[in-house]
Amino acid sequence: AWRKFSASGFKTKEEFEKEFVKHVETTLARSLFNCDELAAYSGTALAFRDRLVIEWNKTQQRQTFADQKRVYYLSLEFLMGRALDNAMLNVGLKDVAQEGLGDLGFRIEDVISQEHDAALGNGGLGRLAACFLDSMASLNYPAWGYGLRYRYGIFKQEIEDGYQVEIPDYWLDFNPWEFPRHDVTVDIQFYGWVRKYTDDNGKSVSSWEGGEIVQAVAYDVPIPGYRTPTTNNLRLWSSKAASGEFDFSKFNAGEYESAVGDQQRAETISAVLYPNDNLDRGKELRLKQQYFWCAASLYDIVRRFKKTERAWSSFSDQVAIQLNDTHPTLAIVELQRILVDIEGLEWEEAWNIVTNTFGYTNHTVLPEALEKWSVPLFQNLLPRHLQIIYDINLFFLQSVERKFPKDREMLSRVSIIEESQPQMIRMAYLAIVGSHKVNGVAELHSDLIKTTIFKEFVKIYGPDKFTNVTNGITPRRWLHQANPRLSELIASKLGGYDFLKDLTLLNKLEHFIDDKDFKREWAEIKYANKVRLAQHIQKTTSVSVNPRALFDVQVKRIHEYKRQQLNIFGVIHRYLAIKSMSAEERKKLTPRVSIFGGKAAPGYWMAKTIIHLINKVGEVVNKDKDVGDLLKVIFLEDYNVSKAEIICPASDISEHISTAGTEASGTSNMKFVLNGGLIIGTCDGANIEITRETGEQNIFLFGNLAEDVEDLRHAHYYGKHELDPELKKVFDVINQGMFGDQSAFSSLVNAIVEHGDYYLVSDDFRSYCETQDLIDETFKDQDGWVSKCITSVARMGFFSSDRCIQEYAESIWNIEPLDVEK
Ligand code: 26Q
Repeated sequence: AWRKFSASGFKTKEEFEKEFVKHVETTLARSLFNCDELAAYSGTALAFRDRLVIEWNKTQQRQTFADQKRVYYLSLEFLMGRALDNAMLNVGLKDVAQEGLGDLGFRIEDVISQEHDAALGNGGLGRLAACFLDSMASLNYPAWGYGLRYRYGIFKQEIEDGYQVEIPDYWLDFNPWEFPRHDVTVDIQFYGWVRKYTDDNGKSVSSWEGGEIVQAVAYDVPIPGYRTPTTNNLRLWSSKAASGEFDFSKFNAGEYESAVGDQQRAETISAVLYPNDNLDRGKELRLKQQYFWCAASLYDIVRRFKKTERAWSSFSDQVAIQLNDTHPTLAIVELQRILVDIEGLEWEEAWNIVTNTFGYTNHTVLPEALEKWSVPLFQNLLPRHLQIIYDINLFFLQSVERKFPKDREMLSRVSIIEESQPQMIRMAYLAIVGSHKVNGVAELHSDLIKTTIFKEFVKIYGPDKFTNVTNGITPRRWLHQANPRLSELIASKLGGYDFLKDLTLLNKLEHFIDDKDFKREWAEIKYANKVRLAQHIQKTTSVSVNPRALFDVQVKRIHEYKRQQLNIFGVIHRYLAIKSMSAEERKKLTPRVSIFGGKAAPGYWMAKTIIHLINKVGEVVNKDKDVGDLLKVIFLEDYNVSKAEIICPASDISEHISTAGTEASGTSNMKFVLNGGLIIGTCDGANIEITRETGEQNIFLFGNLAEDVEDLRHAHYYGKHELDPELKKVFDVINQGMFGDQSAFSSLVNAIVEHGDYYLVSDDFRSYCETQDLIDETFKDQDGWVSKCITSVARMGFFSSDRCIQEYAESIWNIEPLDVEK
């Protein structure tokens, strides 16, 4: 029914073919006779783009006309992946395109896989933003995303001699999904000084003057909702030299090179995504990126509000802004500056507007990931903003003093300015003080921030300012698109695809838990997905793996807290066990393929060492004839969104084994279970809620609890620290050189043996290995295993990002969907 909205564009395969040919011959200026797969991708993308654009324009008109409150999602990362398949499914014309491309001699999968991933993000936080955009459009919320248009996304990873090598990801050569808006520009100021003066009315005014100007240019990306006409906008800012700023006199004076140099310096701001995940590195260019993007977005939002000619007091009835972590916290300061310095509002009135507008989502409790900026650096780049932060802090501390007059220590504990050498600005504190709601991303995490890093703020503001919104994932990409056969099987049982819009409908699958044919088909689909991954492994690593073996997958950014080292030590333990087994014992063993993937931040030495060890273990194990199919160890290069779409449907077990209390939520755990895989995991992040929903008998939990971590660490440092004996044997063979030069791995081993084992690898090792053994046993009963998988999928409805967005809309943004019938 929704298609009646789509007034124009192709509907039949013949019409699609006509559009395709038109684009190949005219837009791309190519002959059909030399149309390769890449050209076919381009032609198809352009044909679908045309369709999106029409609905996109109409959506923007409809939203302007409706004049409702909108939400703006500010994120430095949008890890979108590919757009074509998603566009085809959302507008409901994938089958039409498939037939049309078939007529022209192309397989649709080959065409789709020509697209370069849009990889403007590091990992979980960036992918969450992408899932949110999909849900906001699918639910018809008037919502915009704002981000940076990096020329280079997250680097491409290659493995050479077992080491990670980083290759730049230049992705903009042909990007049909973005629309430059050369008429939408904002001049952004940096450096300079503050002039204070008294105006004609005797009012004291601060004005930010001097410095340099860089221009922000908008690039818009259409975000189509699933089976709805709503097509929202993602606006990405690109930096360039402001005309007039990088002055042409230089060119005339023959200073050509230095003039070009100035231009390049301006373009550097949006050149590259910082590749750190869960680590704060205080580089000036990163702060420049943050301000550039916040200032451009705020200018745009305020400009749109001003067109409505409303009073400032209604700003927060029209505008909600969500901060994806602290990276956009400067938006709070910038809005206060606009209202006070430029629009002339009183401080109090402005501050009320600001705090009612913003919400802040925290994604971490790791101290090394909490953003801080040095005051001297900040003072130089953004002098007026520093003053405003000082004032925000002063008024805040005065209110704290009134509330807790006897507690002097309190003031230094909660001050936005840390009194260190040099002084530092605590961005999370600023974000809390400047927002009306603060949320964590899973229940445990939201509890932890209230009782640890932000506990003083709970005393000050009361508990209601702090809330939880458990993360979710979009079932369109992560079920329907990644696993079309499973989606089809589910649809055949549920009588259609409504579950893709209301994922709780999956619970009806439990009626079919004894349906023999259904279970057989379910198992066949899993097997086919494993065959597909096995082919990918063969092609990329030249290792043959048996798709009948248990596929054990851990794919995510490499980080000590995520504990890929625990996994690989467990693999070595298993290898040693196999080597010492009799032929009889070996026959009883469940064959296993251990699959790893993920990028290490380029400066994170320990993470790179973990990658190296995995690869070296793989080299030894995979060529050991004695072991054969019983164990294979694979490191998949360049894990990204499009590879995740192949990997997630192909797991039997996936690993989510962070030290309890360190992984805020995790979202790949949800993707794997939704695709009919089970989990081995710690009681951390969303694993806990997944357990509650799917049932304890359907998940393999192990390890110490978050509440015991502090005591264990204390004992490591001050008590006696005894290494797990089985882990010791693993370290022994590493030190004997079983996997090559042992000195390459000494830092990894010593972190545990000598430096306090901060991530509790040794403490959890035994229970991890025992749980893996239990998995082996459980997997032998294939029928029971499939039942667990089906039951789990049936109970995953809660983890849709649609549910998550509805919670944000109701409890934080106070916005309503826009009726598309009108
Ligand atoms: C900060 C300052 C300077 C440079 C980089 C950064 C930076 C960049 C990225 C800090 C953190 C990140 C990314 C964090 C992240 O991805 N967190 C993950 O968010 C997911 C979505 O909520 C959760 O599921 C994960 O548990 C959490 O680790």
